[in-house]
Amino acid sequence: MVEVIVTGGAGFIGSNFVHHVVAERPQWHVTVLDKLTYAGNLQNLSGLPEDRVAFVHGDIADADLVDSLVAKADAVVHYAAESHNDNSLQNPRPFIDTNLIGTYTLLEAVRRHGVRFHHISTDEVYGDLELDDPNRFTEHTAYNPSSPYSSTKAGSDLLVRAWIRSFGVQATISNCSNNYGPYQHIEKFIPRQITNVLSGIRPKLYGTGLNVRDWIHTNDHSSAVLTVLEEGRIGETYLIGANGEKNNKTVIELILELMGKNPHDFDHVNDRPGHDMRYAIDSTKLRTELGWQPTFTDFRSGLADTIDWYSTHREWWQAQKDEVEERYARVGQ
Ligand code: NAD
Ligand code: TDX
Repeated sequence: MVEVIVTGGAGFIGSNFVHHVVAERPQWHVTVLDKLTYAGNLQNLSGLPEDRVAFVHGDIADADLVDSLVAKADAVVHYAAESHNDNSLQNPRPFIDTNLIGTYTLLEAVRRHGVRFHHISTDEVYGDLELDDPNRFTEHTAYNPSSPYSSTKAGSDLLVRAWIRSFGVQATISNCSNNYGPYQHIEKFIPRQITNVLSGIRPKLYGTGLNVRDWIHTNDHSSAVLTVLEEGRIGETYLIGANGEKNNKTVIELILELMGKNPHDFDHVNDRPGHDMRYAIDSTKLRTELGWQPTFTDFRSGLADTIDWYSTHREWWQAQKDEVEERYARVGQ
């Protein structure tokens, strides 16, 4: 049996990975370590067999707790983070505590116990591209983060690299583009707009809406992470992306169209300070070296399924809707 700790496994992407591992690796046992912040939800793990998945409620910055769990593990897959750029602009402190101190705490534990570590990160560490730049991000692009969120993720990546080089920690890093799919918190762009329409609120587009994000279905992110965990070369970084570049205005119009509304029925609201213009991933290394391929290549049908999920799971998001919208309204978004 292989014992894997998944930090942040009650969040959007971490819980998807737990479901993926349970389905794909019958011999593995998963321990989820999650603080259950506003973004964590145990319902994301419902339906999983109790003999395959254990849940530990705790903080990745709690050194004693982390040490006791890591001592019994074969691998740690590290998803836990404060993950929302807009929140980091209002209150950066939790991003320092979790993304930097929390990652440091895990690295010290895997160093002590010689445990394999995989660090989940983001394409935002590279800053942004111009709309007409023919280049995309690669593993060699220089770090240039813009927000408190992306700078703490960049810092956590650099800690991992230093622990690999200085202490010989057996680690890999993956930097993925924007994920979409079920169970994403409704503060994020796509679920916010879907749940706005379902609540009779007009979708909200920041600034011009010409900003481009490179969308990947979260199931494809999970299959890529499992590939890197098992096949990736120690010490290496792999970029994960599915050639899904779309500007925000196009995505809002598509959501409205798929929900049977007038595609022009949205509001332009205040732009995000420091708003990155464009992200675009070149995932050639992952595809050629490890043979990974995405399976959700039709964004329109993936988005339609996601709309269907939020429409049929109101009980999952309804209680948080007013508070999320009040928070945005305070900053004119
Ligand atoms: P999320 O906000 O939905 O989930 C984060 C989870 O981490 C929650 O369950 C939360 O309770 C937990 N958590 C937060 N602080 C913790 C702490 N101190 N100790 C233990 N648990 C804690 O985030 P997500 O969108 O699922 O992102 C997961 C990871 O993937 C993050 O590292 C993020 O940077 C990265 N990532 C996200 C995207 C994206 O599009 N959402 C893209 C690339 C990379
Ligand atoms: O209401 C909105 N209107 C809007 O136009 C919201 C919430 C967002 N936006 C824009 C901002 C971005 O250009 O949509 C785009 C996507 O916004 P987010 O969902 O906040 O994602 P982003 O800032 O791109 O970061 C996401 O992808 C990379 C995740 O939240 C990060 O965790 C991940 O690292």
